[in-house]
Amino acid sequence: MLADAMSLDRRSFVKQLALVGAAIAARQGGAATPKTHAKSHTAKPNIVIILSDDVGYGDISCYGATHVRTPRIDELAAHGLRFTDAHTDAATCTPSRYAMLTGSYAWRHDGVQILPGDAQSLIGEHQATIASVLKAAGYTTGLVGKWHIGLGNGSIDWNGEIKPGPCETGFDDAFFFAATADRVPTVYIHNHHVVNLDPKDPIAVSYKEKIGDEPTGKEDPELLKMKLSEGHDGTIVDGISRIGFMTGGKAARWKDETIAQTFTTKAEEFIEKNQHHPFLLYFTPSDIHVPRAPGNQFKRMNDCGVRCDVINQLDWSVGRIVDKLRQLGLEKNTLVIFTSDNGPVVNDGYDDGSDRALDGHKPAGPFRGGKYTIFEGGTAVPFITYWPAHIKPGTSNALISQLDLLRSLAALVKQPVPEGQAEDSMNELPALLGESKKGRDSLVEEAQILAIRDGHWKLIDRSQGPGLHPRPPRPAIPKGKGAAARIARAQKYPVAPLELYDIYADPGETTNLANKFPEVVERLRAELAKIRNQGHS
Ligand code: NG6
Ligand code: CA
Repeated sequence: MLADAMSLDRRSFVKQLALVGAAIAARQGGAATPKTHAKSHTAKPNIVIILSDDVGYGDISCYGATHVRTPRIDELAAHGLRFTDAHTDAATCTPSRYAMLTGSYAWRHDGVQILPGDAQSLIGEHQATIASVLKAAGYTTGLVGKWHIGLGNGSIDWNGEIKPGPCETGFDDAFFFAATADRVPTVYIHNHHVVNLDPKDPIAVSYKEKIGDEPTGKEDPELLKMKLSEGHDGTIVDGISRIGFMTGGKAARWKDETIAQTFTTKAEEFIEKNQHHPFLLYFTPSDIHVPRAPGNQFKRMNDCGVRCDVINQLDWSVGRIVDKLRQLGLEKNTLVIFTSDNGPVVNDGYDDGSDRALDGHKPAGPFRGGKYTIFEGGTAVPFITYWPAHIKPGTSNALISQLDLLRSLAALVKQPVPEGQAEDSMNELPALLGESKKGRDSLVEEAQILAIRDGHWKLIDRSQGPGLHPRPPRPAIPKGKGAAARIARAQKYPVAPLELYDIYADPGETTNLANKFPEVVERLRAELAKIRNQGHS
């Protein structure tokens, strides 16, 4: 919540970016230089990136989940490449999505943190994105789903033209919502306009104070169909109270139980419409983020509660996309990538019973932590590449970052990346296609503080404290549900300024080896400092 109050000086950010960009251009010699490939690829395959929300490494059955089954995602893994050491940039959504689209570590930029629904656009006008690079290569580019990287220039008129947004960052067509399903405004946007808006019922949004006279979670909790556990006490829409306040736009408001259906249908329509040209579909379902309100056909399908029901709903969406590609004969020439934006969370502010229903299900699989945490559970996510004509089925333990998609996809379609951009993205196309077993040597993980992975080693460096850039620290142990468990965990694992783990031997990060291997600690500290200071990877 505190993070939501932060604002960003966009102009200074863009200026800073240009300076950093020029310096990197000089070092990197500009455009991406594709690594040499053993094979040549079909010139322009369609590309579908499915970025799910808050899905943990252990939430998918081909990654070990047994309480919930995900047959359609498993099918991609069975006929594609399943990565076991793939990472998001950060343990929360906005920095993770910003980094994936731009190929730049989010922690390099002030203000790239969980955004309120009315926050301004974080991506600079001339900043390269996966979409702009593929568009330059002749692709038709589409976004369907959650955006959450900001809109407008600081004050949005929800009743007028909403820009800049996805269309100004390289998407030809965008059907999306601004932030998260638990944040106002609870409306869909198509390109620059709210969908189904009645001009006689204009929308107003505030994250500062109550506006209008509609009930709120704080004042009228008896009206809620989903109880709160933390925050989320703003305007009640469709029986669920949200973060922030809104009035108006009644005809435009979504029904939570049909979000998955709506986004999936729009994604199918995009594929259908663009079937004759190369396309990029960036499909970002709201599942399995809170509030978890599955459609009727997915309700109570599992004994591990509603969180598992929305995992099934996500699996259904993925299946529908694959079926559409198959039906149109596009499957063989389409690269599908399935992944998640950050690690899992069970109770994320609504008391929907998911924590009590877990029954042994382990959302982060073998890893410690999850969403918001610097442990592997925060950024290690399911990641599958599927391209029947080109990828041999298997698993890969290559170290991969979502940051790498930009330069890898640019290399795939032989499109140069504009000079000085995507400074942390690496061309890992051979690893993504299974032609090489090796990925990156190292990567940085973020959850307000930083950690570095180098091969099997991981160093968490808390000695530099929180506040990489000005952002309010999270309270150490927030009050409310789950506080007792969090306190117990904090006592069990006292925080050391430096933690060194051998991730291959100890994925659960239980044994701090910092005192045993001081030379490894020093090497990784120096490497992290270098990546920070030189302004690129
Ligand atoms: C937090 C919200 C959480 C979720 C998260 C963003 C509270 C108490 N918590 O501030 O519910 O919305 O922001 O999630 O309000 S993310 O996946 O988009 O990063
Ligand atoms: Ca997320």
